[in-house]
Amino acid sequence: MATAEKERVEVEKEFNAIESLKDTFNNLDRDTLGLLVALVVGLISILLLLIFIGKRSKKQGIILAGICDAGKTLIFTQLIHKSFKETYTSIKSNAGSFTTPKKKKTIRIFDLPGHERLRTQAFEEYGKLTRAIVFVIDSTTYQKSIKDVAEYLYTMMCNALVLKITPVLILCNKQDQTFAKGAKAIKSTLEKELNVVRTTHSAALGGSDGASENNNTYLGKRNKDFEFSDVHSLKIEFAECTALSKEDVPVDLQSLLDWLDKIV
Ligand SMILES: Nc1nc2c(ncn2[C@@H]2O[C@H](COP(=O)(O)OP(=O)(O)O)[C@@H](O)[C@H]2O)c(=O)[nH]1
Ligand SMILES: [Mg+2]
Repeated sequence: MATAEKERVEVEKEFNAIESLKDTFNNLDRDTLGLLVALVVGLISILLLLIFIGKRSKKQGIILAGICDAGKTLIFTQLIHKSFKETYTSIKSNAGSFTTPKKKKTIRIFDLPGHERLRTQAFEEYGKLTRAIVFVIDSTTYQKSIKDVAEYLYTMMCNALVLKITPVLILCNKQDQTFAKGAKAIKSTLEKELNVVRTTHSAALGGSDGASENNNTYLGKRNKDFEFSDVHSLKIEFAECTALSKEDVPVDLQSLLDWLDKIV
């Protein structure tokens, strides 16, 4: 009997609590309720915006990649100090801040070492902070080292796909030299060599048709010779530049500056 009485009292208490909660809500007028909802929605929006900005600002890096002697470190010093400084090395990565001329956005530039072993390590360090890749080529000697250049570029493009780094600029440097080839000629030579590299990689993965290769990392169209325009997931552009200043030929990095302003 006593237990039944206790239960009744408990139920009554709960009922009263619900009733008083109802009363509180009823007492709140519609305006106050509206204000509360607006406040909560506003707070959530601010939180989402902060998360979005945080993610974007983390990826404000630009990688300068390319084989040794392409001119990466000189381009880096020209951008960061607007002059040549001998103190930068090509043995380890160099990092510096740069503000784009038109949009005035500050970005980080990472000059990766060209040596094969060091560049993989450097990419692992900077890849996640990167929003775009500049691949530098020596326009005078690229034919001699085309295998190396194509192999490195292929790896870079695959890395870019995996990390969802879309803009890739292939920068044909040393245009001041008499025997320098233009971007158009370099592009078609590279396409031929990348076709070979792609076949080798597909075969290595167990099937010359590349069937076993992940669809997301296959560069270009299957059963068709490699063409940059078929790599739709990346925004690949070509440009020419001169990083070294001489009496007769001035530094010309305008195409790089325009591109940087476009992609930031
Ligand atoms: N003529 C000429 N030489 C350049 C140019 N850019 C770089 N160099 C030279 O190429 C060599 C290699 O440059 P560096 O920046 O160290 O190449 P990295 O190995 O890619 O970092 C240096 O002697 C530079 O002075 C250029 O536009 N024109
Ligand atoms: Mg260097």
